[in-house]
Amino acid sequence: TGCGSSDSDGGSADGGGDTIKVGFAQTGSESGWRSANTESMKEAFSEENGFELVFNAADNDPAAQISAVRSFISQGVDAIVIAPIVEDGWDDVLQEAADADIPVILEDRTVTASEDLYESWVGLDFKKEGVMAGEWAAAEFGSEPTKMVVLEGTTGSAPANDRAEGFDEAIAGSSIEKIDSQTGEFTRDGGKTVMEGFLQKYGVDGIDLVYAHNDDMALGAIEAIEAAGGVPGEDIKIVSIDAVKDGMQALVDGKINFIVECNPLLGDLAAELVKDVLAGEEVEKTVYVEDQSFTQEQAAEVIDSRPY
Ligand code: GZL
Repeated sequence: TGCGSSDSDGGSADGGGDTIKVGFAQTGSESGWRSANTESMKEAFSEENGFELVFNAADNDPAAQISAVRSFISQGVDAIVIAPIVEDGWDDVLQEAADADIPVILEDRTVTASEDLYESWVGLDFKKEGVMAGEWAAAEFGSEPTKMVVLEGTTGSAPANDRAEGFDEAIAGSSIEKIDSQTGEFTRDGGKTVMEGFLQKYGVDGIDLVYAHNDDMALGAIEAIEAAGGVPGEDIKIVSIDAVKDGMQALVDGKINFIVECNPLLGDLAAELVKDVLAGEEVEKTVYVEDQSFTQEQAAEVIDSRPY
């Protein structure tokens, strides 16, 4: 799989010590999380670290992302890194990369294609994030009848699927009723628009809880709730995932009630995996990065020291 001999630091595929050419197919720039992830990847795949990075952001368009990977293959890059927008549709282009002897590493999101078609995936346990958010909600509302609306992530994406599954499992048997659920595409505008629709349908008094699959959509929901005369964090409680700076500030301000972190700083691990694979070393198929969670008090303690 393209791993010729190479010097000790896993130099280049041909062992000539020159740079490793990597094609990185990013989802786009839909959220604050994504910006932090892109920055982390660009820092890790830098020239001084021995890389030449070919970067593509697919503007959340799965077809554009697949054609970006095809162009990396035709450029003959040494390795390809992908943050797949959606889980499905990857079998063919991953097979083409394998046929071209170009190893693929997945970062952040996963695919349903056979794991034989990629060397490794580094990211977060999205289902666990959903469970952590659901466990907080079940404890927060106890036996009080609770009407919840959900702002879903990008339809078909691993985080949207797994965060929904984990949360639903955690609230099973609780008094929380999901009255509506719709995708806001992980964007602030998307979350605001969908929340405006929910508020028109149910009114501020008809909703007790918002579960947002990411902070950007929660921040959009806050705008919609305030525009409707409601008090976010009080009239309507909000639980969210990511823990990006703006989300943590809203948590400190009491407009969000609980946030589960989703660590975007995956660049160093992804770069290490690329070097190990090209050096012919065995790598783990799955590399999980730990997440944590924050109450309002905990957020106030850490917000000034966090890197994103
Ligand atoms: C999760 C990542 C998600 C973030 C969103 O690892 O894929 O995509 O939770 C981002 O903010 O858009």
